[in-house]
Amino acid sequence: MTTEPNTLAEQIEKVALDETAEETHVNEATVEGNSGEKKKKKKKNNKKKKGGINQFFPDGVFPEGEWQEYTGSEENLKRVTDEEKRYLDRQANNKWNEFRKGAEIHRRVRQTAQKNIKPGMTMTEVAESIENSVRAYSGTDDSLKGGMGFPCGVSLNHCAAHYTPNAGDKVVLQYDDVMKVDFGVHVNGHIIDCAWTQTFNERYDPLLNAVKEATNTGIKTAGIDVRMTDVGEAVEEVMESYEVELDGKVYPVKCIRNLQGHNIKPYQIHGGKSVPIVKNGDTTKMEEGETFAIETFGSTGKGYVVHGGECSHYMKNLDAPPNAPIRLDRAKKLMQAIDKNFGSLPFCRRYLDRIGEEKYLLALNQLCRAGLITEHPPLVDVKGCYTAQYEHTILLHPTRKEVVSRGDDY
Ligand SMILES: [Co+2]
Repeated sequence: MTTEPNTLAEQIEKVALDETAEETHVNEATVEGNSGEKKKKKKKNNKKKKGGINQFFPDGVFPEGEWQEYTGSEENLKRVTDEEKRYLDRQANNKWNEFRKGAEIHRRVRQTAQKNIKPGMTMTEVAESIENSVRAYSGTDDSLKGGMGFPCGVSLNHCAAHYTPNAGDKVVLQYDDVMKVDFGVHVNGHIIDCAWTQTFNERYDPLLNAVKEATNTGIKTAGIDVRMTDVGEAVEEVMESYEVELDGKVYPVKCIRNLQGHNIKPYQIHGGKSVPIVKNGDTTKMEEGETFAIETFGSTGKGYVVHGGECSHYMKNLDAPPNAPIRLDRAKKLMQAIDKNFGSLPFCRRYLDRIGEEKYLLALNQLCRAGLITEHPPLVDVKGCYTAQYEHTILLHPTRKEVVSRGDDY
């Protein structure tokens, strides 16, 4: 039937830690014994040096993603050779390199996850094994310098996004589940937002292929001066050309029309621009130097999501009135802890647990009601349907676009 959940979760964590731990030092100390004999004592130094992924890249240069050239206008076609654009691009090289570091961590963590996640594990084990690996690779204890860019989403079936377990969640991953694994890695606030859909039953393959193709179409269409609605239209056309047969019934694959991609700013997962996955008439354009999360969602249900289920994801509200009063001491303290550990990065209840916060729900709700923190509850289509997601982060360099989170897997 199923595998040993605990063992599997530990394995994933162990791989990440083993890979990142510096080899154990053996100090040889020479000790003068009573008999005058020289004895050699071996002392083990088990202290793990938190080198993280850096030790695999001693020169600090991380691999580039997939390059795609801009299309469209005459001006765009010349970008790749334009000296001024090339100069501009080199100026931003540190930033690009930090995105690439985050992407490399994402690729390594997801490779292990895809191999080790099995039905029978609890959702907590799935999410925590991924999060612990990200933290180990990041090689820093300062969660504002590097680590999780946002909580690891493990949304199941009709739930399309924003589900991660809270403490006490007993849900166990099933063979027939369709799980969207959506997690962020950040390096000094540069966030990689990248997701795939994990299944074990191959009957969902047409659904997954539709969404994978749709996301790749969105990536191909995106570029400097491209209008949002045009990206949406291209995605919609590809997504809705697919259908999937489940239990003898054929379902058209629909875009989830109220879910969107977005631009990413430093320490800000949603930078204010949205990338639709249907034609929506938005003529806002993508611009040089911007970073976008291109994500598409397909569904066998209505193609429309609403809030449903207990909230796990929260984020500081950047538009909050600057001097909004916090009346209660407990809420004030909680806000300080949030500022210190997450800043404006999204977090979940489990992250509050792990930094040692206890009995915080009342205070957290007060912060939400005061408008200082926003809730991001699970987003669900109709019960019984299946939803899938694929997502990449792309960098609109002045010269070319880089699909920085591209891997061999998707
Ligand atoms: Co995203």
